[in-house]
Amino acid sequence: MGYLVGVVGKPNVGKSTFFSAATMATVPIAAYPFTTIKPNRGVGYVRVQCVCRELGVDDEPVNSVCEDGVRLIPVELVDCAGLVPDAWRGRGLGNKFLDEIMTADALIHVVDASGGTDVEGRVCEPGTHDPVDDIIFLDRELDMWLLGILKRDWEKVVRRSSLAREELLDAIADRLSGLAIRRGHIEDGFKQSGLDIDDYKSWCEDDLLRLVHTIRSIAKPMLIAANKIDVQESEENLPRLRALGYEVVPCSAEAELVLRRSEEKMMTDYKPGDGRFRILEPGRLTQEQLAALEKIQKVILDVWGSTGVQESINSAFLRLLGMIVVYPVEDLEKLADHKGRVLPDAYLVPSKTTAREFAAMIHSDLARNFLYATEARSRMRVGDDYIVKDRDVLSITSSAGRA
Ligand SMILES: Nc1nc2c(ncn2[C@@H]2O[C@H](COP(=O)(O)OP(=O)(O)OP(=O)(O)O)[C@@H](O)[C@H]2O)c(=O)[nH]1
Ligand SMILES: [Mg+2]
Repeated sequence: MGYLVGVVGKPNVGKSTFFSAATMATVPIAAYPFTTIKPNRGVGYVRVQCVCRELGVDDEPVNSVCEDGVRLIPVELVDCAGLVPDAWRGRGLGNKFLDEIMTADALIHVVDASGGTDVEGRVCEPGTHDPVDDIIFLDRELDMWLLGILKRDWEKVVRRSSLAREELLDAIADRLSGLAIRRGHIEDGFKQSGLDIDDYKSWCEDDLLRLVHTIRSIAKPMLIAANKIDVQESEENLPRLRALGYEVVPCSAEAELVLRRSEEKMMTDYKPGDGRFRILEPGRLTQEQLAALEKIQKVILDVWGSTGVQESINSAFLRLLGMIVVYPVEDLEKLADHKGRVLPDAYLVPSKTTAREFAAMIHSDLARNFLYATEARSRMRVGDDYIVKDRDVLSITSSAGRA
């Protein structure tokens, strides 16, 4: 299904709560470290404004959901085990954990913004731990681990041989290939690190660290979900968290979980990412439930605009990974597939995807026999190298017929 986003952080910050709220999967959640041992994989959604209203049609979604003009497109998330300091040396769940993280293409780093959990994830008085340290520490763990992998045969193989620039890139790409780090990431990493590639034999450990840090920032882009924003101490930590340069999304995973569950039980009308919800039948709710929902509206939605869970996922896929949404149709008049379903699918695709690559995502034959594509609004015919744009509604014509 394309890219995978990892939900990562130290133990007990709310990663599984975040994951559960996003996917509605039932996973263990508890107020102590290492509740999660095995990673949980599940399907969440990216939320976008559907093209149906703009085009004035009633759609009939198949691969996604559309409600009130809001399209929810499935995406894959993984909830990882908690990371403790020196995991790269094998502490805690150590290397296994780091392996899991590296399967992801982008990371949502969940921090306990209230400072109510210590460096190992044990509960402490809110305001006593500095969440800024958690970001510095996770960055370092990932870098040190990558450095360890790269160094494994640096002395033995790389430094002793005379490699041409391309060979060196290949050697590094090969080392990091199991970690969803591509050659393009490494090339960009080299450029941005400012290191002289021809001088690689004289690089010291700090140079290598700089290199893996740059590659990691490119290959594993990250944002911060400042979780437990419902706890009073959280707000004052936000400016300092933001000063680190990452996007920081104020978040209450717990509130999102309550809202999603009440929606599932048809007690409320709520879509992930909404800033409001409607209670459907107040009579069916207990006083406690009503009070809890009221508090979520007042303390979280009214103040922060949303619970932040959907915003984090959207930002990971749309901003960090730069994905866009394209709608394939067969019938340009009805904007439908061959069964007459209007705007059946919404595809989340990487930016710079060509029309032919897009065709291949639908069916390999369609790419092989590609003739041209037509954008529904302009009716312009475009060739196989056309770069698809966000919200394009495209019909692909192949020599075997139109699809
Ligand atoms: N106040 C508050 N508590 C939260 C929030 N999200 C999660 N929690 C609580 O934080 C504790 C830890 O939640 P988990 O989701 O199990 O945390 P985790 O990061 O997956 O923990 P490990 O699997 O042990 O690494 C639980 O008691 C949750 O109820 C939130 O938004 N606000
Ligand atoms: Mg967990």
